[in-house]
Amino acid sequence: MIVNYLLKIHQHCSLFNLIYYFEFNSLMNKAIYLTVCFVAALSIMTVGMSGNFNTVFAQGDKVQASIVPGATTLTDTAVSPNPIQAKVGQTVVWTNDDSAFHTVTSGKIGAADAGKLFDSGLTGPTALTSKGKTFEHTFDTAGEIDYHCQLHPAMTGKVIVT
Ligand SMILES: [Cu+2]
Repeated sequence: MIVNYLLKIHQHCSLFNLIYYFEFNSLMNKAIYLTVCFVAALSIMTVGMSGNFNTVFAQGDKVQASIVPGATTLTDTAVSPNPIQAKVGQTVVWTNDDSAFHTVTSGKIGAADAGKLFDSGLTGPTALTSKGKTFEHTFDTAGEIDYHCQLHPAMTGKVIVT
């Protein structure tokens, strides 16, 4: 990537170099040319690097989702946000912000593959038995994944992985 930027800067500067060489040839203009080149190089690198850092941070950050208070009586608004947007490789964290026990179970309710990709479960350490409990899953492939709650089949949601 850095090689690409240097190439871009080089091409940019060569163009300016030609213009400045033929039209002005004083020391003052050379100084202006060098300043312009330096500022251009600096700004291109700054934009490039911040873009790169943003990508790295976005993929490292976990995506937060909340099972909202009163989710038991809700349908597609039981989890916020819905749908959940994630990048490939990102981890989604569901936090039970409700007082009731819920599950986060992949697939449509009753489907043959329900719970195959992920399932917080009805027992065990990942079960969302009470308020404040969290369950997380890392999405390794792009796609749209439905999920539901085993205890309240009306509670449904979707994760869109891009
Ligand atoms: Cu539930």
